[in-house]
Amino acid sequence: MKRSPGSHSCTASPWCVLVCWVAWSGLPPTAQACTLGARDGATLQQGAVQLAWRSSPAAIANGQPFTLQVAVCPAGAQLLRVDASMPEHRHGMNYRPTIKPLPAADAGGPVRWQVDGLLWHMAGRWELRWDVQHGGKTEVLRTSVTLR
Ligand SMILES: [Cu+2]
Repeated sequence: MKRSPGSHSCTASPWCVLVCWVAWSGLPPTAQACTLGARDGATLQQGAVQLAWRSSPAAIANGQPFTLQVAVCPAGAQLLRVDASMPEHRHGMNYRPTIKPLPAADAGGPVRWQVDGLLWHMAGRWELRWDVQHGGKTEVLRTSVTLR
């Protein structure tokens, strides 16, 4: 197939049209933007990245393992790392959590992960930290939870 001048424009190739559509679909007012709802949990924002999390069990207990359900926008963002520490005590957890991707419910919607194997072994302020990669940048999102 011969390429004519100007064939690099988006109208030339169906694949290119699709890529452009996906790239633009994150911007309003086009359909089905990546949104996080109340059922996804507490939301945090850093740069272009939005993250919602909830724990299972909902009330984290001292010395008991727990799981996190994490949902991230925009679509295509990658959860690289999850960790927790007690900044006042300068220590982390004694366990390394594992990150498992969950199947996406719909294209263009939130990306979801389950994080297993967290355990907080003492009462006080814990800082949860997520490293999320998006658009060649890594954003760090943090929140504090006080364990009684
Ligand atoms: Cu401590």
